[in-house]
Amino acid sequence: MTRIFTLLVFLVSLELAGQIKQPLPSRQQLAWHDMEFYFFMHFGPNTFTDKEWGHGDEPEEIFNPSRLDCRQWVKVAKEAGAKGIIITAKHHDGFCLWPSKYSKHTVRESKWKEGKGDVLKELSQACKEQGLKFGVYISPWDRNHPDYGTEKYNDVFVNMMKELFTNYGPIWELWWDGANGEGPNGKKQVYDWRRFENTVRQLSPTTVIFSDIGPDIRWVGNESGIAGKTNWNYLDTAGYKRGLGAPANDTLQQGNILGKNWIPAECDVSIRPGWFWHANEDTLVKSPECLFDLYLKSVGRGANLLLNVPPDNRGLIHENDVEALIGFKKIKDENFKNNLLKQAKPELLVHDFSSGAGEVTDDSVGTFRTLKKLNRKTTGHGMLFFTFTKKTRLNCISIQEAIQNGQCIKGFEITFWNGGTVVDEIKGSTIGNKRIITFPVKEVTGVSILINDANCLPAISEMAAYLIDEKLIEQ
Ligand code: FUL
Repeated sequence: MTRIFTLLVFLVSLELAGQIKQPLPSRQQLAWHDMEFYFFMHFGPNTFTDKEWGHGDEPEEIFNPSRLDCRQWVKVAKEAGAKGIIITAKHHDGFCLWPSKYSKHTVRESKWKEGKGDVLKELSQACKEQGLKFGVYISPWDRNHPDYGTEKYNDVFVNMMKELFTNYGPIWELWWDGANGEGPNGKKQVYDWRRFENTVRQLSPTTVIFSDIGPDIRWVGNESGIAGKTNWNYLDTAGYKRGLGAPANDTLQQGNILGKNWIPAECDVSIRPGWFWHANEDTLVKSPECLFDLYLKSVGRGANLLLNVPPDNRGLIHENDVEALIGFKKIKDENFKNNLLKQAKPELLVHDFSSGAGEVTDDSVGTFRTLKKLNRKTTGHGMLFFTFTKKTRLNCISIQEAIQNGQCIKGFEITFWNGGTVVDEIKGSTIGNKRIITFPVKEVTGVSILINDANCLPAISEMAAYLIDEKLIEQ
């Protein structure tokens, strides 16, 4: 008993001294955070059958895009500002977009290019040529493969991943879908996740692996592209499984404040109602304003945005999607062009900030300003204060935490000043990789940010204030 007590006292004092180390992102995860926004592409037999979940018995010959052009996909992705593309190499219907040796349900059996085509080859090459990252979705659930439901299927899955990494790498992100729609009499597959993970780590240690619970990236708990306003990059996974055994959706959306692993959230959402292309959804493409709003609710809440843009049955991104994506990029560029804080005089109350002020407005997440605790009795930390040379109108603030040091901030307060008078205050919880806050326009002479609660030593890498188009702000 005394030993346990001594250990507890020791742990509490370590915690107070800030000695207990929070999990930190790996180098690959940090690079992933920087990617912020990239494309998802659902493409396969469903594109030709108007289905969302193919049964796996679709004849291969239906896969026959008339004008497939992966260079067009990559060009559109780049024009939209996306930094990579993740393609459904194999969806639940089991159809492989590459001529896998381990399946008889592939592009090789289709009519497309007389069975000589390979979508993964074309896309991975186009990404390389134009400098985009290439990622792959491979569904564990397989409604076609004859071995599904037996131990042999684990070999099949491993061998397929070997083909992917050997022939189409480097693969920056690998997506394991948690869905499984087998009914009560359906096949039950016992997946050998440990083996799957070891295979990837061995073949490609730099790949980040996504699933409901990571190991590197987690699902955000919904398919509407919305991260929690409180969003921790930490997650406890002990006792949880992928699919039905995953943590509750709101836990996935918010993470765990003191979770044991760094597993940040990715927001997957489609530009259309469905994941696959359907002709009758050509008029239902999300507007540029709606895409911008999704950006605010995903990237602007510390997650990444994986926006699904499904190619049509020609094998092209439809004109309506292209228009919406270019409109979105334009809105983002125009509204985030002018960081008003660059013209303001910065100060760090309590510590000397004015000398190193460039750190938070230098457009580099590598430089940052740490904010020490004000004193031992309070939870408050130093305050960044910006004074404008003249009255300034603003309605958006963006803050980035230096997450290379961990995610520390659990409470912040933005204060708007008019001379020495407080005009208004906005409180928030987490910041993480990026937090974008919008509000009705304020005319101020100064703006400050106070970190009023943190789990470890907080550090801000970037901060910006903007006056964005008022129509883009939810009132
Ligand atoms: C889900 C799948 O069932 C959908 O078809 C889609 O692929 C989505 C991204 O993930 O789990």
